Amino acid sequence: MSKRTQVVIIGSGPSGLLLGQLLHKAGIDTIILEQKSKDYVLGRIRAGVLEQGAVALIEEAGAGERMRREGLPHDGTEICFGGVRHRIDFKGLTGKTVMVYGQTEVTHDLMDVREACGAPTVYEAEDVAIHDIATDNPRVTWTKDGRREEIACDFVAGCDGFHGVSRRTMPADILRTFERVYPFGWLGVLVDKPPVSEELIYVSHERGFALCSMRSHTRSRYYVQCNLDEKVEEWSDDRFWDELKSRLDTRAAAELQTGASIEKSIAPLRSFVAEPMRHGRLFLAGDAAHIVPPTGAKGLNLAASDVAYLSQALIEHYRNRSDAGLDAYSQRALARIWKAERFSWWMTQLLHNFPDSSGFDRKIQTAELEYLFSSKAAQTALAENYVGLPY
Ligand code: RFL
Ligand code: PHB
Repeated sequence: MSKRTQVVIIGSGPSGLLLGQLLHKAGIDTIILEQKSKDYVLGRIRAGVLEQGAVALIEEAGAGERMRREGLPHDGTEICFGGVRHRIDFKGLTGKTVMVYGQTEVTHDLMDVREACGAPTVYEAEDVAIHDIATDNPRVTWTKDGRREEIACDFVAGCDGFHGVSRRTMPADILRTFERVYPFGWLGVLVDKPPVSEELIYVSHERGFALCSMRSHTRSRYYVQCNLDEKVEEWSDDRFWDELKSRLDTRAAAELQTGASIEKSIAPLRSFVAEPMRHGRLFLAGDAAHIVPPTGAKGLNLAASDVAYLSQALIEHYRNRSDAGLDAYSQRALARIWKAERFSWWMTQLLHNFPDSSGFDRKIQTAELEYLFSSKAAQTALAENYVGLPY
C-alpha cells in the first residue's frame, strides 16, 4: 500500500463515502479507514428521507442509478393530531419534493461505485489515530490484522460519526460544544409489509409520538416514542404493533399491515454541535461534528451538505491553489447546520410527549399544531425546511 495519499477519510458512512467519490471524480486520491466490517456498516438501519440536494450529490458521485429507479419521490407528508390527519403539501408550497430511499441503500450504492473505481477502503481498521494535524504533514496510523500501519497525507477528513476519534483529536481548548439530550428515545421496527399510507405520517398522541415511514412499496419502517430506560427485548412484535395502533388514527390503525420485524432498535434523541469544524488540516463532516434528533429527517442530509462544501473546498485547493473554501468551510457549514438543528429541535418539541411538561406547555403545543394546520405561512415554513434549505 502506498505510504502517502492526498486525503485520508476516517469513516465509511455516508459522509466518508460521498466525499471519497466526489474527490475521486476530481482526480484526488483518498483512502477510507473504517473501524467496522463492511457487513456491519451495511447492516445499520438509519435514515430514510433525502433532500434534493443530497439526491443531486449522490447523482454527481455516480451512485444515483438505483436510487433513480427504486427511490420514492414524495410530494408531501401527513401530520396526525387528535386522531385527524393533516397534509403538508411540499410540492404545492415550495415546488420541491423529497426522495424516500434508505441510508443503507445509499451506503451500498456508494460502496459499489468506490469498489468499481478501485479506490482503497480498509475495513476493520483498529485504533485509528491522527497525528500532527496542526502541521503541513499530518499522518494517520491504524492497526490491521495485528500490524501497525501509517500513511502521510495533505488533509484528514473526520467522517467517523459521533463516537469517532476525529473530534476527540481536536484540542479541547479550541472546541466548543452545544448539546440538548431529550428525555425519550425512538423504538424502530423494520418489516416486509407494504406501508400503511403512500406518504409518511408523523403522529402526535397523548401516549407519545409515532412515525409511519417506509423503504419501498413492500418494506415499512415504523417508530414509537419510548422511555430511555426501556430495552428492545421488552418489546415483542405484538406489543410494538399494539402500541403503534393505539397512537394512529382509526383508518391507519385498521389498514396497518403487521408482521415479523426484521430489525428492531432503540435510538436516543440528541441535539449536538461542535465548533469549529476544522483544526489545521483536520476537517469534520457529518455526525462527527453534529447530531440532530431524527424528527426532521435531517441527519443524513446535513452530512451531504457538509460534504458538498468540503469537497468543493478541497477541489479548489488542488485545482486553483486557493484555500478560500477551506478557510470558509467551518463557518459556511455551521450556518446551515444551525438552521437544521433549529428545525429538528422544533419538530421534536412540537410532536413528542415531554414527561416533565406542564399543563401550560401542552396547551402551547396544541395551539402551535392548530396554528400549523390553519396557516399556509406556517405550513410553508415547515415545508421549506423539510425539503431542505439551499446549500
Ligand atoms: P455515520 O453514519 O455514523 O458513519 C461514521 C462511520 O465512521 C466509523 N467510525 C470509525 N472509523 C474508523 N475509526 C474510528 N475510530 C471510527 N469511529 C467510527 C463508523 O463505524 C461509521 O461507519 O456518520 P456519517 O457518515 O456522518 O452519516 C451521518 C448519518 O449516518 C446520520 O446523520 C443519520 O443516520 C442519523 N440518524 C438518522 N437520521 C435521519 O435523518 N433519520 C433517521 O431515522 C435516523 N436514524 C440516525 C438514526 C443515527 C443513528 N446513530 C448514529 C446512533 C439512527 C441511529 C441509531
Ligand atoms: C425513516 O424512514 O427512518 C425516517 C423518516 C423520517 C424521519 C425519521 C426517520 O423524520
